[in-house]
Amino acid sequence: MNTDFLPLKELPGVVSRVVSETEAMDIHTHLYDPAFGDLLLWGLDDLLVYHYLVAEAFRYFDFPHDEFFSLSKSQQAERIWDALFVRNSPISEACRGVLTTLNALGLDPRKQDLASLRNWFAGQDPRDYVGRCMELAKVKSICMTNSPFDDLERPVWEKGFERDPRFTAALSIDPLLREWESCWKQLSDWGYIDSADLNEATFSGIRRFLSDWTEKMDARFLMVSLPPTFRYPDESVCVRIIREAILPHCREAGLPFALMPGVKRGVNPLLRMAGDGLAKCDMESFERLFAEFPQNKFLLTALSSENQHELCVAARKFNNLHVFGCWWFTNIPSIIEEMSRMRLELIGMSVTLQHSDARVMDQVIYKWGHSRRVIAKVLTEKYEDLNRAGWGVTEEEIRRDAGQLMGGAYEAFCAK
Ligand code: RAT
Ligand code: ZN
Repeated sequence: MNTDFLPLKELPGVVSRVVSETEAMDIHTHLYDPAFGDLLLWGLDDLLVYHYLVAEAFRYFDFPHDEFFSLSKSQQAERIWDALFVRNSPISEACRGVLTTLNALGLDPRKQDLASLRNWFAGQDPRDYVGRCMELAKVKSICMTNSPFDDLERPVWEKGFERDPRFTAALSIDPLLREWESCWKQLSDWGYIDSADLNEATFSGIRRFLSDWTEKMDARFLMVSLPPTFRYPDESVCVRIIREAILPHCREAGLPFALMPGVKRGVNPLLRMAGDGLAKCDMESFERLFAEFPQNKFLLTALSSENQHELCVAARKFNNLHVFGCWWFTNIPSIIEEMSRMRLELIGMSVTLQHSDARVMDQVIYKWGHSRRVIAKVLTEKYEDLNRAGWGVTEEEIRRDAGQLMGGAYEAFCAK
């Protein structure tokens, strides 16, 4: 290990090598432990029918939405390929992602047609393939998004399975907080509560439900995505359940509550899963939550780029808040660069710069590859500034920092 201070001119090379070698913890994805079978998506057609690409393809399609959704998965993939890769240059981040991924796997879509690429994927064994993707992405652990309300996923948990140690769980509770009118019935069918009335018996039933599922999943945190209209304090059902059930449960279990505000579900329902939009959230509401519950730990990523500055400032005030990732619409190089720079400048190393949000296994390759390039660029600039201030850095220190920014700081926060 070289412990000498690095000269200015060597910083770019060393930083980009270290950042590309550092194994990341991917703390928010929609991937599954291979034991979930078909729920773990991977391969060419799933890469192409990714909802980010569906939304983009409709910019060019001139046929009705329903017609597209009535096609088979491989037919949809072909339409998307034609619109986004053949008729137009695939410059968008999601298009480029497909190409980075294929390229890293040694495939050439300029030379091979979709049928022959599909053949290559058909020859892969899913379990080995997961390892290959994680190795190429340099990801050491993948946190899933797990919902007890999901009818496909729940039976797998209930039956039990041997866990793949690379996959950790996060207990996702959106329906509990956002669809109480229908969700309470389910909790009642499962024997946790007797009525929809929000009284002490109901809150205690919800806490029992959360504690059973936290244990079953060995969940690392609880999580919810919230609309931009979320306000705290408030007497809404959502806020009352958070205050009386979620937060007490998280305190008791010593787990963070991950908040993902800013998503407007179904802005264009015709686009189905691709139809969600965003708006700026009310950060002051979250500040009040952090202030009122200093014994709770919160993870937060905001969907609107307009919230990022105030979020960093909030993190300076509340050490029960850990900021993470460039979520969904902010996961594009221009915004990752701005957000990473802002975070380093305002909260230093106490942040998790990125998560992948991958829904298709192969996507970890490009999501991490693309982000690492941006992170290395920003970090290099920061070490150059330190160097000019007379503070040389060693390769070992850069390695320590990269580890912290890609999972170490999150682990330390959770362990606090
Ligand atoms: O990034 C995505 O794939 C989105 O569809 C959402 O899943 C979002 O990340 C979420 O967590 O709700
Ligand atoms: Zn997500």
